[in-house]
Amino acid sequence: MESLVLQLHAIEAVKFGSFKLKSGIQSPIYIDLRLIVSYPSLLQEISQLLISSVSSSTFELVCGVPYTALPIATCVSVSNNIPMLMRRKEIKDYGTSKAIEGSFKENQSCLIVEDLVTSGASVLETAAPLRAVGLKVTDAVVLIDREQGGRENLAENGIQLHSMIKLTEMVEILKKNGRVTEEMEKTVKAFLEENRRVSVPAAAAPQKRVSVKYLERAKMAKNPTGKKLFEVMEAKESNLCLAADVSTAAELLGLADKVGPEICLLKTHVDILPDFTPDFGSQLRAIADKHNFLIFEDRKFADIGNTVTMQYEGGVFRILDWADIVNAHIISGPGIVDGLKLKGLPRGRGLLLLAEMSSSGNLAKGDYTAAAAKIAEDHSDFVIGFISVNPASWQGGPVNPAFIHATPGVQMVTGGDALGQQYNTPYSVIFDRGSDIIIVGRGIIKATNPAEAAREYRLQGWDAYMARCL
Ligand code: 5BU
Repeated sequence: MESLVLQLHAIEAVKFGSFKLKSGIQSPIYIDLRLIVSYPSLLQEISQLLISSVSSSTFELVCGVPYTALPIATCVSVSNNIPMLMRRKEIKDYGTSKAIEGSFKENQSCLIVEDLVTSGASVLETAAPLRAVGLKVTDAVVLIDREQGGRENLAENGIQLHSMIKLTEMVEILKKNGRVTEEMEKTVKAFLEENRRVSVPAAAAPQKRVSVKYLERAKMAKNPTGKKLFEVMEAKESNLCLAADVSTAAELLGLADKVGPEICLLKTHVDILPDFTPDFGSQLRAIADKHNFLIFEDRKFADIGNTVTMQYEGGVFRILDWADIVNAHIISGPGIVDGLKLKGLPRGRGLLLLAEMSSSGNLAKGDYTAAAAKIAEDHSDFVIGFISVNPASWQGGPVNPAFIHATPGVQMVTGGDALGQQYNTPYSVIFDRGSDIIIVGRGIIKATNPAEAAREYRLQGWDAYMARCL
């Protein structure tokens, strides 16, 4: 270890002076391990040292924290024959939009490799997307621990830190070998003493997930349909919504009857049915009553308040008569909610606001999502919740547990379709992203046996919910 520290000092990967760190603190010591790519034998030595601190056989995958640790992780991977993954720092807003590159299976264990830990924020930023795709992250190896709270912050997030050397030990070695003065050693130690705990910046902080049970949340809901939905979910142990995007009304009614026992909600796009007749609504309602599920017409209203009152109540489809729940964009402002509420609330109906969408490159994010949350709070007698993708990551969380989050873009494996749809797994949607309902279309309707597939989705969604509430 002594020779390694001296080599790092010799190549100026360790410097003394006054430096501003990523966390904003002014530090008398600076470590820049990016330089090691120019010293292959040193890089090799560091990666061997890192993997020797944990049993390599325990991990099925390794992932380096970008960018400095990427070459280290590559060396660990190559010399120990452990497949590597890469985390994208910026997720592409086009194409497959993958946060994690490489091939893996859900529940595989992944070791995080990092060069230096201060608060642990960078390790957490890498752990979050790995966990979001269903990987197990329990350990991180790091060359240098700055002893500024990283170990504790990571432990609080279920990650054990294995460090090769602590910053104070490095300074002691350098002092012993005449590379730094006694005064500098004291300055560095005093600095570390004063900055024992650097907090994790908000963006990397653990995400906020509601762990209150659905039945408790039924009591908090102000809208009767919102309340009923939570009750149905509890009674049927189902947080599965079927997106019944089939070609005819006849097919839809047949599917609803088969899959009915597994679902809490059935979602329709009534305007795609060529054989729609005025009695479609009452036929679907009869099946919904038989199997105890609610009906959600995914109409995505988007117009001004006055127009949507007519679109909701009238026309060919008369949605208000048979759909328990509809949804709306907030692009036109809160007037849309007032308009729909005027018709819906006297009938006890509920509304979901589109706060996020599942498709690649969509614009419902940031301030737009926050505006949807605000409008919902202002109309909580009628708004029952949101179409969301990652409610646990919303700014200003935790999310009000009275609201339901329903998430489309769900299949057993992550991926997407050719037209921009993006899929996450039931576990990732319910457990990691803190949503409440998985909306599944083609994952069920294209299966050889839709009822069996629906049962499997229901069980996975429910298990993830139970795990979240522990
Ligand atoms: P899929 O077959 O599981 O991809 O179907 C998803 C359904 O959810 C489909 O009916 C879409 O219209 C609907 N959807 C969506 O995919 N993404 C969104 O953001 C919203 C709705 Br809102």
